[in-house]
Amino acid sequence: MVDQFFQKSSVHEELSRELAARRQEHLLRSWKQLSSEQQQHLASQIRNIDFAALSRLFETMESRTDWDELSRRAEPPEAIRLGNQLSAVDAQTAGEGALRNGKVGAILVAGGQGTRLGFDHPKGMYPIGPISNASLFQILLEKLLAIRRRFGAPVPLYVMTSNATHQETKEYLNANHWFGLPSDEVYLFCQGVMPAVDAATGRVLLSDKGNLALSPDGHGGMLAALDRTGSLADIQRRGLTQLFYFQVDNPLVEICDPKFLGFHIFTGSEMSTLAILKRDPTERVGNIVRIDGHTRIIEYSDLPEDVACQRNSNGTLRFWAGNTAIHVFDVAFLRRAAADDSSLPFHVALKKVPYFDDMENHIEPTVPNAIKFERFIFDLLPLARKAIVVETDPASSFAPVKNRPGEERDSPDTCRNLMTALHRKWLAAAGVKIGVDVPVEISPLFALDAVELRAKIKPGIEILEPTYFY
Ligand code: UD2
Repeated sequence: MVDQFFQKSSVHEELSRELAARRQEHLLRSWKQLSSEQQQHLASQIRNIDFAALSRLFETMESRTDWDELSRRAEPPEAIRLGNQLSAVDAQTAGEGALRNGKVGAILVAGGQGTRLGFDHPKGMYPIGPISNASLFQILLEKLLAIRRRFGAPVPLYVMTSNATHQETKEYLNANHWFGLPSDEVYLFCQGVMPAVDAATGRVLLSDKGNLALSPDGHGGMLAALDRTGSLADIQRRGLTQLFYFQVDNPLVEICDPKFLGFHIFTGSEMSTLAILKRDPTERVGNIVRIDGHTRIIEYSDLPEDVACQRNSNGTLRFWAGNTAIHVFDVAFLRRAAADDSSLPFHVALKKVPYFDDMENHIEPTVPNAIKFERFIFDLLPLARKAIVVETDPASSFAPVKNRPGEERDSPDTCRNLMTALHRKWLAAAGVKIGVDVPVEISPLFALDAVELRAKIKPGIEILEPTYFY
C-alpha cells in the first residue's frame, strides 16, 4: 500500500511540476477527489499533450496565414473540365487496370462529430436511403463491395474514426458484417485528439474533474494516424499504390471511379481532387485555387467575399472550383508526407466548448469561449509535386449531408432528393416509365451506374409506386 501511495504522490508531484511550468496546474485541481484509476486516466491524457507545441500554437495563432493576402494572389486552378475530357477513355482504361491489379485502396474519413446534423451517433449510422433508410455506411460500403465484384480484386478499406466515433462505429459495422465486405479487408483506425484551450488564456479546458476537453484533430489527422496505427505499413504490405479518399457524409460519391483514378495515374499526379462548379460564390465548400504554381484549397470561411464574387468576362465565377473532398493519393506521396510531422499546419477555430471551471461547476458557454486545433488533409496539396483537378458533375457525385433536416442546403432532405433524381434519370435512360414524383432507389448491389442498370432492366416497364431496387 505504502508503495502505491508513494507512487501516486510522486506521479502527482511530477505532473504538478511539469504543469506549473506551463501555467496548466489547474488540470490537477480535483486530483484528490479522483479514484486511482481516474488519476491514471487523467495522467495519461496529460502525458499525451505536447504542452510546448500547444503554447506555441496558441501564442502564434494571430500571426497565422494571411488569407486575405493569399486569396488576392490566387488564380483559378488548371483543371480537366467536364467539357473537354479528351483522354477520358485512356483514363478509364488506366483506372480499371489499377483496380483489376489490386493496386487501389480506399480511405473513408468518419471521425467528425457531426454536430451540425444534430444526430448523436457517428454520422455514418445516419439513415439516408430515400426508401430503404439504409445508413450512409451501408450505402458507401455496398458501393465498395460492388466495385470489388466488378473488378474482381480486393479494394481494402481504411475507415478513420475518432475518440468521438470509434466504439459505436466498430460495433455497428461488426453487427452488420461490414455490409458484405470481407472483414480482413476493412480496417478501422483512430485519429488523434487535440485539447481545447480557453480562448483568452490558452489554459487547457477540463470537460469534467478527471478529463481534458479533447476533440478529434481534424481529417488531416489521418496522416499521422495512418502511420501511428500501422495502417500505412499495411497499405505498403499489400502493395497498394493509390488510395481513393472520401467523406462519410456524401452517399453519391462514385467510390474508386476508374476515370478519376486513371487521370490521376497517367498524369503522374500525387494528390488529385474532384471539383464541382460552385452554385454561388459563397457556397460552403473549399475553393480549389492555384497560388505560386501550387494547387491549394482556401476554405469558404477564409476567402474574402469580394474575391469569391469575382467573375470572368462571360459572367461565370472566376473561382468556380468547389472542393468535393474526394481525392486520390499516391501511397508514395503519403509516405513521404507522413515522414515529416510539419507537413500539415493546424487551423484554429473559435468554438463553444463546455468545460469544468475553477469553482468545479460545469459550464455550457453561450458564446464561443475556446480554441480548437484541427489539421485539414487538403493542406497536403502544395507539397505534391503534381496535383491535378478534375471536374465532376455534382448531380452524379456530390450530395453531402451536413445540416439538420429541414435546412435549405446539404440536409438529409436535399441529399435524398438528389439521390432520387439521379436514380430516376438512370431508369428513364433505361427506357423505364416512372410516375411523376414517384420515389425510387437503386442499391449499389443492384446497379452502380446507369450502364449497369440498363443491362439489368427491361425497357418499357412502368413504375407507379415507390420502388427500391436491391
Ligand atoms: C468539408 C471541407 C469543404 C468541402 C466539404 C464538402 C474542410 C475543412 N472543409 O467541409 O472544403 O470540401 O467538406 O463536403 O474539410 N472528419 C474526420 N475527422 C475530423 C474532422 C472531420 O474524420 O477530425 C471527417 C468527417 O467525418 C467528414 C469530413 O471529414 O466525413 C468533413 O468533415 P467537416 O465537417 O469537418 O468538413 P465540412 O463538412 O465542414
